Order: sequence, then structure tokens, then C-alpha cells
Amino acid sequence: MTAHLSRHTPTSVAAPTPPVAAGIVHLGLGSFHRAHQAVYTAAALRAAGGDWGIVGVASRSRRIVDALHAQDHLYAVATISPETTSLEVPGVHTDSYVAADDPARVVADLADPRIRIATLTVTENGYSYSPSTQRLDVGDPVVAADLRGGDPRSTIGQLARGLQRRAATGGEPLSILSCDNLLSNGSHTEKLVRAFLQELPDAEGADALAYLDRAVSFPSSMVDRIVPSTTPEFTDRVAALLGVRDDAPVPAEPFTMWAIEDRFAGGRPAWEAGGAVFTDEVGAYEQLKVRLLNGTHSLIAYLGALRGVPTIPDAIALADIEAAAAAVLRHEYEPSVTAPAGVDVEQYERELFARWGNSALGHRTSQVGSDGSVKLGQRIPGPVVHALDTGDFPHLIALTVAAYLACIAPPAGFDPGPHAAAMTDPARERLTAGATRGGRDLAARAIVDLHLFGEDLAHRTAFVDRVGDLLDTIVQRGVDSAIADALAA
Ligand code: CS2
Repeated sequence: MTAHLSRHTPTSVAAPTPPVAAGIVHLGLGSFHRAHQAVYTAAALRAAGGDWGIVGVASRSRRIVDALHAQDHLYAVATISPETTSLEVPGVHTDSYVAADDPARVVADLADPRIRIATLTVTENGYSYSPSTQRLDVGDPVVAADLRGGDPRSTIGQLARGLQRRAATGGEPLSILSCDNLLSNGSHTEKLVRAFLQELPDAEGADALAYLDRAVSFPSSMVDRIVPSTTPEFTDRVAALLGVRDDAPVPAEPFTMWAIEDRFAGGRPAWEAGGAVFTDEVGAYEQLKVRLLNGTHSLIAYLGALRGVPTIPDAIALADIEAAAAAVLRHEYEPSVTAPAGVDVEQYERELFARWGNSALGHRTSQVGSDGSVKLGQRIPGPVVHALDTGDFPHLIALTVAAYLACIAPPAGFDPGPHAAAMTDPARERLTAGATRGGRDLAARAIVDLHLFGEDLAHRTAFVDRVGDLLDTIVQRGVDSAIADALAA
């Protein structure tokens, strides 16, 4: 098959959204954005119109940008379950480029008065904050260089420099909307952008800070859709279904959810047309999702990798991992969350098991297990402190951390297997620098010395010791024994 997807090649799928002018700049042109915000935006444009096309900015990867340019910025989202596959072509991107190739353009686009929203999916790892203090990491060499001047490379630097330019060239209102799995992602982003501007000499930062106070909003949002990485087999399957070649297709599960705070300084698309919920309770939605879904997802990924299975559905099909997931969800995460009005937590939990079990998706344990040092910092500290302060002990969250350490920083002589080896993590080097004397030592390095999960957990000695002991059990007696031990406690 040689013809590529374009606005002129017929496909089996209904025509994409007609082209409109851009109103959104999106930083982080990965699969998640293309299967989530883009799909909601397509529904909004179909229902209510508006100049809300999206300029997609990839941070480094040229592959998707090249594919999108060759295809008139069209690509298919394939909604996949064991029962069905359905295709949709959102067609809402007006342009795309790689930030590393054209860093000056990022600032120019953020300052462009036609742009009224900047959305972000740069992952937990893309916000340049220190996990222990939650503040802007001014010691990070990329942030430090951005503060000195020149074209910014960090996301926070790009936003701050974009606001500076915008303040100086008309000061049109702008909303900055984080769509990453961070708690209070709006105020967190605002705090980091402010901190960047405050680090600048007065004459440079003051106008931008005044403009930020006057005309910029940072709504929080909770995003949810499981979007695995694309594989060559999947690309071939989509081509067969579409009838033309698509080099940038995205697989996604049927479930999708977006809860957003309705505070948009310069207007917004009618995302509710795609099912987005506008609510004052975003914090409650975020907590529910980041703890119940993501926290349990991490446990399934690390235990699954240690058991040697490649995917999340393979892992949740193992009886003891399913039991551990049910126990951590119900007894350790759920007590720490307050459900938003109208959300039935039991129903939500039942759906989670069906979602994790979606065997058609092939969601890899190594994908969910990657970047655990930044992801777990969002997922576990609140629930651990809640449990300890109410007289319960979070044995299965301790097991999650022990399994994470076994995967990322395996003690000498222990082989965690290929799926653990495929996980990437920015803290891997710091965790593995120098020998450790057993599990408690490594747990203390991660939680107490490196403060990977914030300051509060660093003082919870009983938790740190339990992580260390479970790690020793994994190494000496195997992951099955550690699961049995944590479940029996
Ligand atoms: C996962 C998430 O990789 C991970 O850490 O837990 O990407 C998860 O699939 C999404 O947040 C679902 O909305």
C-alpha cells in the first residue's frame, strides 16, 4: 500500500474536521495528546466551531512531526478492545514542529495573540521541579541555562519566556492548561512559571509577573485515557482498516475522561461536546485518578515485570497480582480520597479492572514502570501518610516501592528480567551509585537521602524499613513471596 493518509485520499473513516485557524499551542506532541485533547477538540469543533486548531510542538522527536507533515496533519486514533476496533481521524492540528529544531518559534508562538491557550503533556518528568521541595529546580543545568537567557529549552522556561514576550507585545489573555498526571497541575505549573520569572533580574521579570496576575490563568485538569506505544504491527493493522498508509496512528482504550476547571482567560473550545466535565472539583478527580488508577497501575507494572510478563493485562491476569491490586486499591488508596460528587467509586474501581485487563491494547509493563521516581512521588506520599496517621500500615504501597527499586536499582546478583531492564528512569544513576548493604540501605537512599517521594516520607522510618525488608524478600525469596508477605500482613 503506497498512498498515504491526506486530505485528498479517500479512507474508510468519515472526513476529519475541516481546517480552522490555530488558537492552541500544544507542548508535547506524544500519543497521549493525540488520542485525548485532540479528539475532544475535534468534537468541540464539529459541535460549535471556533478558531481552535492546534499547533503541535514535539520536544525532540522528529518522527511524528515528519509523518504529520507528509499526511496534512491527519492521523487515525484507533479505539481498541478485545471486541472491537474503531477509527477516528481528528484532523485538528494546523502545523507541527520540533522545539529543539526551532526553539525561538516556541516563544514566538506562545506570544502570538491568535493563540489563546497553551496545553501541555510533557509528562511528570517535564516540569523541572525538585521532588523533595516541589519547587523549580534552579540547579538543573537546562533551567539554569534558560534563566541566563537565549532560546529556552525547558518547558517552564519556554512558558515563562513566552509570557515575557506576550507581556511586551500586547498582553492578550492566555490560559496555560497542564494535562499531565500531577496533583493540582494548574497551580503547580503556575508556581513553577512564577518562580522562573522571579529568578530573573527585576527589570526582566516584573512586567511579565504583572501581566501574569492580570491576564493569565492556569486551570487544573484531570486527564484519563490509557494510550500504549505504537508498534509496527499496529500501524499495519490501521493501514488495512483505513485503506491508506498512516505513519502516525495512535491506539487507545475506549474509556476516556477529562475534568477541567473552567477558568479560561481567553476563551476555550466547547470541549464538553466531546464529554469533558467542567467542574470546581478537579482536585478530587485528580486524587481519585492519580491514586486509584495510576498508583495501582505502578504496582501492577513492577510486580508484572518482576514476574517476567510483558504487558499490564498479562500481569493483572495473575491471581496474586490481581489480589495485590485489589487490596492496594481498596484498603490503601481508597481511604485517602474524597470522591467528586456524582462519581460512584465502586463502579469506577470495577471499570479499572476491566481497563487494565484490555488484552487488545498490549500496554507494556516497561512503559508504565518508566519514570517511576517522578510518577510515584505524585501517587504514593499522600496515601502513605494518610494510612500511617490513621493507624493503618500501607504494606502494598511499600511493596510497590520495593518492586520499583528491585526493577530500577537491582542489588548486585539480582536479575529483575528484561521488562525491568527496559524501564527508563531519571533517578537510575543516583540510585545505583555506590554499593548498598541490603534492602533497608537502598530504601533509605531512595526515600531519606534522595527524598524521591518528598520530605514527609523521609521521616516515616517504619515505612522505609518495610520497603527495605520487602526488597530483601524479593531478592532472596522471589517476588511471589514478597506479594504473599504483603498480602498476609
Ligand atoms: C500510566 C498512565 O504510564 C503510566 O504511569 O499509569 O500513563 C496511565 O495509563 C494514564 O494516566 C491513564 O489515563
